[in-house]
Amino acid sequence: MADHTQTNLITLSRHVLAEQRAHKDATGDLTLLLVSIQLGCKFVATCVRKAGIVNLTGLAGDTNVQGEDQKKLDVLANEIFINSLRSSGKVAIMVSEEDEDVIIVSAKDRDPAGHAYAVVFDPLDGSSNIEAGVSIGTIFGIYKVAPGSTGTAKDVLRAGRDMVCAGYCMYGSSTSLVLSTGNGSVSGYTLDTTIGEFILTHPNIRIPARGKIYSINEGNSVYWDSACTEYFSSLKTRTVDGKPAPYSARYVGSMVADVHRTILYGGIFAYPADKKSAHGKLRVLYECFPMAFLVENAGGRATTGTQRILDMVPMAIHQRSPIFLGSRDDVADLEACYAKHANGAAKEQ
Ligand code: AFP
Repeated sequence: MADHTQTNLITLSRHVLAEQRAHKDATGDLTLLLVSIQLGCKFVATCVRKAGIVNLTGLAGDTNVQGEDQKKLDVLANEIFINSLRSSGKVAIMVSEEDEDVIIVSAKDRDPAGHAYAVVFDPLDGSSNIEAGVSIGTIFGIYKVAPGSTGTAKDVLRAGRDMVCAGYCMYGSSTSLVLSTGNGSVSGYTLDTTIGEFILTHPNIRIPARGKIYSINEGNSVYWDSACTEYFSSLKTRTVDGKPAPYSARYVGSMVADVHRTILYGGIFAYPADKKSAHGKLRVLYECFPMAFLVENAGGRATTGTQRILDMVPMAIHQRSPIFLGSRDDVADLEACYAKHANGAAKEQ
């Protein structure tokens, strides 16, 4: 019988080190930082797997900065990432969804040599899905701290295009980590729990130029603006060669899962601003920017409807934004619809 055991695995660390060697100016600092992110993801993946058994589901009894009830796993994942990132010695400042203020890393925990980074993250996104066993995830983005800065909010209140790396880890039927360091390259890794390593399983991810799936909380449609209503209605009533050819609807309600599917299968994911949430729901720094960075590097687009997401400059660390992202052609159609409505071609409903 043939032995199918792969003996020359490309682990995430091996892959990142190889990319580092290809850049003559690389210092290895980002590679070290990514080791601490990997550790955080593996630790959280383990906690998510055993949550129902060891009483980690349910509320922690507090609310976070967004006024949302904190789950025990939210609190645990936050501590895991803060500790892991701090221990890398490469982080000067962090922003977490769970903490109202920026987290400054003290000088004793910083490596004085090399680069310092600012890391923005949502330690456990989609946590209202935890008890149902639905996929949830960690989202992160990384900036280089400005030369001379010891790490202040200014280091993160910058355009998303300034990020040097972004990614997410999805805790689903398997644990998948998707990462980009820019330059049009996105890679996907799957955790092999038997050896405790993320293995490169999805090299050079490219999002299809057009998809057949839309992903939005349609229960909010009564609150949508006219452009959003027209666009999503057009996906359901479209025809090809005179025959109905509607898009399929898929909505998990967990951004990591919905964006992961959108990147792999194509289509459009949206959380718009509406009459109920004037600025949308999702947070610019640690939800919109990292996902937009990944989607653009995979060949897709991400917009507020009227502005490229990565060109936004947030004024506050927990600022929200509307977002539409996905396949290049689908998002271009959505942008055209918003432009048409802005030009007054259609009346606000
Ligand atoms: P929770 O972390 O409270 O579950 O929110 C998840 C989330 O931030 C994002 O992951 C989803 O895309 C979005 O909210 C879902 O929001 P709706 O439940 O309003 O559709």
